[in-house]
Amino acid sequence: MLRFRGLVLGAVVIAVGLAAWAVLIRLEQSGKTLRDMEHVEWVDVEQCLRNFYSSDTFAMLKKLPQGNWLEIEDFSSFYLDGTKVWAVIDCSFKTDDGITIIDWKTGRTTTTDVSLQLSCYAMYGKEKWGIKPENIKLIICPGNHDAMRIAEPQPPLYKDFAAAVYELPNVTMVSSPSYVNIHSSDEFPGFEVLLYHGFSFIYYSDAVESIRSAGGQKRPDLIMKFLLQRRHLAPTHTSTLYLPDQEKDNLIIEQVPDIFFTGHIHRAGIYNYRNIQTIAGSCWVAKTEYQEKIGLKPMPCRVPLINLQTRKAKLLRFGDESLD
Ligand SMILES: [Mn+2]
Repeated sequence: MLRFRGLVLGAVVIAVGLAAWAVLIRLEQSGKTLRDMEHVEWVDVEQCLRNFYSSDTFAMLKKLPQGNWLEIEDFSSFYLDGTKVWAVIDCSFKTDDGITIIDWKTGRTTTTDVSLQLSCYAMYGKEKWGIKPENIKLIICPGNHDAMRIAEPQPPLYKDFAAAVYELPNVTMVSSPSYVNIHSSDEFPGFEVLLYHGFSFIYYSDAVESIRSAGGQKRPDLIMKFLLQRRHLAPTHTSTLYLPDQEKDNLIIEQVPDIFFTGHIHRAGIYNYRNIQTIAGSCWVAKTEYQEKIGLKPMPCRVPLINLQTRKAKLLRFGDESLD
């Protein structure tokens, strides 16, 4: 079989093995096997290899010290509630902040639901290498569907309703809006993240002609830009329900953030306005009756992911198209 086990032979041979594997997968996906090699277009195989060798992934793998390699295509297993589950990981290696598992999806766009596969990898990583989900920090900011005061600023979730979540060691509860500083150190001031659920957004999507005519609620980027320009999360009275405070207007954008993270309108996207990353953070429900009525197509089950070193952003998709 055309497969290399290159762990002892060095990273370059491993990469050749991976490329060959990638070709095999590509062949499998096209319904062809190596037995009917004559039906396989060599041009496909060649293109597949070229894509792999010119990819960022290959460049990164080449640089990786051999000691960081973990398993490649080992037939291994983990237990889930007493049931043995077999797993074959395409490629895995250690990084500074944990472990990376690569699953090759070669040749074509995957539209099927991969959340089960990702969950299995997470469980495998937990059991095999002791990767703790608790190491992932969660910051939870409330919205208008939470069982609490709707008027803004909304306080953190009530302890009596969310006791179990408060017990999690990796959770930080904040208000909406709030400023959260992440990744600061002695040498670095960190990133300022402005979190706001986005209850005022609907008003501006309807009332501001330039936003409405450009798509209204479909354009969270324009709504966020509009609010940043006015340095206020709800500059028009009645655009949101708020608790007047004599001392301070809590909805003022006092500080220009590095990241402005919002939700509410169930669209997902990562945009940029004058070096501020503006993010609409999706949702976990399918189309609602209200959205059907107003003709809004939601974008559920997306998770925005930002590499804070490069500020490169990705939108991971966990649901299939039928949910949109
Ligand atoms: Mn909402």
